[in-house]
Amino acid sequence: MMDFSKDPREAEKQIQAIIYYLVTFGYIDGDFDPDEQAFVKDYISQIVEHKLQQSNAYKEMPEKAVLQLKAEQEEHYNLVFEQNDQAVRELFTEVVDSQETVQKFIRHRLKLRCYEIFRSFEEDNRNALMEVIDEFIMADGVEHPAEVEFRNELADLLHLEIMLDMDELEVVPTTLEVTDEIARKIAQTNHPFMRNLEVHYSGDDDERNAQAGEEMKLIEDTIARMDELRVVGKDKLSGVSTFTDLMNEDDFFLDGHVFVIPPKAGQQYDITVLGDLHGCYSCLKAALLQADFFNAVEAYHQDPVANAKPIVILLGDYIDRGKFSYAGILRAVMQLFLKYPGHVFPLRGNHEYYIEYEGTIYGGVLPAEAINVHRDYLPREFFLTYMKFFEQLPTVAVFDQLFFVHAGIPKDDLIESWPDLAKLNDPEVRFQMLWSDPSEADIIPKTLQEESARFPFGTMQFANFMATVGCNVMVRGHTKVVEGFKTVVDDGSHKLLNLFSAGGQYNDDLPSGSSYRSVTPKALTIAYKDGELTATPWVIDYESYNSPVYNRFFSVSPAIDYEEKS
Ligand SMILES: [Mn+2]
Repeated sequence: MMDFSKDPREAEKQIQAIIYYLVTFGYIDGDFDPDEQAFVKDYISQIVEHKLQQSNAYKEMPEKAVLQLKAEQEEHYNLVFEQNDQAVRELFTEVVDSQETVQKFIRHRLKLRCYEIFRSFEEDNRNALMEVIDEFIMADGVEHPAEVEFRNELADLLHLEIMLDMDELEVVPTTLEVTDEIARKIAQTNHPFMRNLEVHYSGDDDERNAQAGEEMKLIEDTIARMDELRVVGKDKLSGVSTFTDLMNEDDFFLDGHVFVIPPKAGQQYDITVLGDLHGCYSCLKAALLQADFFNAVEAYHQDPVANAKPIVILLGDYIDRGKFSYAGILRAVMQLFLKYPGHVFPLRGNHEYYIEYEGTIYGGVLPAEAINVHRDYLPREFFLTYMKFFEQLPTVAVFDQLFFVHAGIPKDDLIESWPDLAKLNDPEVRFQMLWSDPSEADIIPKTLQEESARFPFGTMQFANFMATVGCNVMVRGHTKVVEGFKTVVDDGSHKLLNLFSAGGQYNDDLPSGSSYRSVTPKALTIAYKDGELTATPWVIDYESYNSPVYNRFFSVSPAIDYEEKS
């Protein structure tokens, strides 16, 4: 067995890494059965024994005290074991691209996590860890092919010499400061703009068809407006290498699927960012009224010099999970976009993805509650129109050096051949930016990225991509963070912020058993004044809008029962 580090913190890290790896092995060929679990627990006991024998300090201790210490440590590491086991089980509830089997996804995630843990060690320790693994594989006298294969794949990944050549890229460190969370009271309890759109789909077929017709008209109008913007913004990204070169443009524009919002000299901005909403209409309404959006727009148009320009950037994932996907979030987002040009920038999430197969429209991300609940009640054309709209939704918004996107950066092989910013409109690049997740490892090897639609990227890959496009802050959603907001990367030059705006323990926008209820939904305000940037997270007061007094969706029972159908 390996000699653990003399530094107690390092030794703890080593043992935790081994335990995670052992749990992982339990799941590699399917079920982690009681026999295997007992085996791991026995192995933990051996590790503790070995660690104590290795330490001279215990030699002087009476036997009884050593036994006591051993029991305590075993208890501690058994708890670590239980926690790791729980964490792996939770992976099974995560969304996967419908092309991907759960088992394949789990295997990828386990390998990624082992890679992250092992890569955080120096090479000597890394090799020692691999030796423990070999010992463990042989511990029951049998070499299981799946275990050996997994072990070899991990070893290969760790032996790769991966480097990123960032020397030629210029990095301007961000000055954006993330402040502590603040409490934000509702500025105005209700607004006719919101009240008027709060209408459920009717139980009457004719009425509901008429509603579907109106909604399709709204979608077509939204597409038409985006088309107009695209005519004006056409090819503005071509031949341009970084967004800093575009920040002198007079006004915001849309080139393909990229919004560019250059700050005007002397103008203040108040940007409200919303992460995944997933059908939580009460979250959207509360956030807009807490941000006092409607009054702020009016004030700005009356006196743009004295008042900040209010902007809302939505990071996508409007649908599924919660009950108010079409009638609710999407209806509101499209109406906001049309009514407040230059103030509202909706982006696409990976859930905004429908596919057509033999004439039927399906959700491309499972489970697709929105379409599954409504399929029998709304015409095929309705979903077809949405499918078209989803393809038109922009993927990226850039303000100053802030990059807003649903999930993250594209894979290495697409960044390697990066001619100019127009590449952001490449369909494959757009798709990947809706799916990726940041990893705590510095670099994720290509082979590991290729294993999953929901692929990881390392902190150096993140920094490299940001430098490539001339940005230094990314604001993204996609990952369910229970705290609602989290700074994922802060390396002094770059920041990566993760926002989640759906959730709420008591939020009846979500089904009673929804795992999203564990999230505290948050919004982020980014203030821009004289070139200074401040980002402030705040809790969304959804509870005030679960009431029939302030939300008409709650004053009448819906004709389509969401909980029963989903
Ligand atoms: Mn997502």
